[in-house]
Amino acid sequence: MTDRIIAADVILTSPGRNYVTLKLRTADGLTGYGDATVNGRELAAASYLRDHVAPLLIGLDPARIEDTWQYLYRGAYWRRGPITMAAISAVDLALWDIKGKTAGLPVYQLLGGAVRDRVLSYTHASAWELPELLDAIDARRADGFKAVRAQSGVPGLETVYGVHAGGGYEPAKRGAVPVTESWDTDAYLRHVPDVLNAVREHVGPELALLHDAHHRLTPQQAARLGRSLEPANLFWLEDVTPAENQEALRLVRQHTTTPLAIGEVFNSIYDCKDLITGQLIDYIRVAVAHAGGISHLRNIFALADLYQVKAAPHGPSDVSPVSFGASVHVGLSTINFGIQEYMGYDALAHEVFPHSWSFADGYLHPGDAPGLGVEVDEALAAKFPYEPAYLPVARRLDGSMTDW
Ligand code: KDG
Ligand code: MG
Repeated sequence: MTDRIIAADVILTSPGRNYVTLKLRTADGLTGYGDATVNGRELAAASYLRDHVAPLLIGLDPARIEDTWQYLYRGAYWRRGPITMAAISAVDLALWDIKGKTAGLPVYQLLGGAVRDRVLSYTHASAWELPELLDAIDARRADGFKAVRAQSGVPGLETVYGVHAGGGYEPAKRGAVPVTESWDTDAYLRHVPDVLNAVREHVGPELALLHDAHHRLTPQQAARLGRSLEPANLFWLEDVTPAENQEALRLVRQHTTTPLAIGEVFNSIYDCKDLITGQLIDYIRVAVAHAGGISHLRNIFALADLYQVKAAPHGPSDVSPVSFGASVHVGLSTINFGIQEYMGYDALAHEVFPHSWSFADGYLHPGDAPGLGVEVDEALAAKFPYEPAYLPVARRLDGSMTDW
């Protein structure tokens, strides 16, 4: 008789921010962890796992990762969607964790082994005014980063995506309802090209510079922005338009050579396929926590490789250190991996999730602990219960809702 899953529990904890962790246990005494954190919708992901997935897992063979994936995906009938796919991701990660622990090998070895020695990462620098932004970028370079995402304030607005007065940046705010921010695309477009071109002048040619427009532009505005940023030689311009209208990227593409990245809100290969096969993007941003785990991400990245699209997974503080570690395993073993976002974590999150992955000199490594190499200090986690927190919403100056 092969090993069996005997318990599936959900750990909700808030060490600095909320995380949803799946813990699987096997009859052989192994534990596997997965991440199903969906920012601002944590309770829905936890319920989906606890109420609709956990009972199905008891008695299954943990070695059958692909079969379990297909069972949860095809078997639900209601396919895709962020909550369903985050739950499937968590199960997939926990099963890869168990497979690695069974073999006594880090997961990247099970994925074919390392194709590189270390995984390039980028982090965030933000400030309201240019001099402080330049200081923030210099500080990130001093930390060793070779790639930095730069976001700045916009004159006339009080809040802007990606910028926080205090320097550090955590978009979800604690509270029972989302904070409302205001937004003016014209003011942004008047300001941001000068900022990024000045940043390039300050940092010189080598530092990789990235910028995130956070789904707020029309195709025409995005095309104009991409073109005006060409002197800044960006590594990428991210999420220029809302992802639902994928044809928009074709128009943007026709007008600019600035590389385009998109996909952090995608949760399946079907969301990416037209953008990849149409060669409308340069980087695909799907995260292991949201797009079906390691198993599905590998399918997406294999498709992307056919079109020279590179993998660049989302890595904000709202994917837990469990799935972050999984992403670094994928990065080390995937040939068309481009870069891993590393926004960083609250010190408490590092304590609650002790991990073998590490950062040095701008690069990440998953470590060589068996499995994913991330554990959970459950006693510590229990001291930080879930607290309601939401991403902001945005309204234009005339009061109408827009994309945050
Ligand atoms: O939960 C949403 C955030 O993770 C997202 O807004 C951050 O855009 C983001 C990024 O690129 O990290
Ligand atoms: Mg983004």
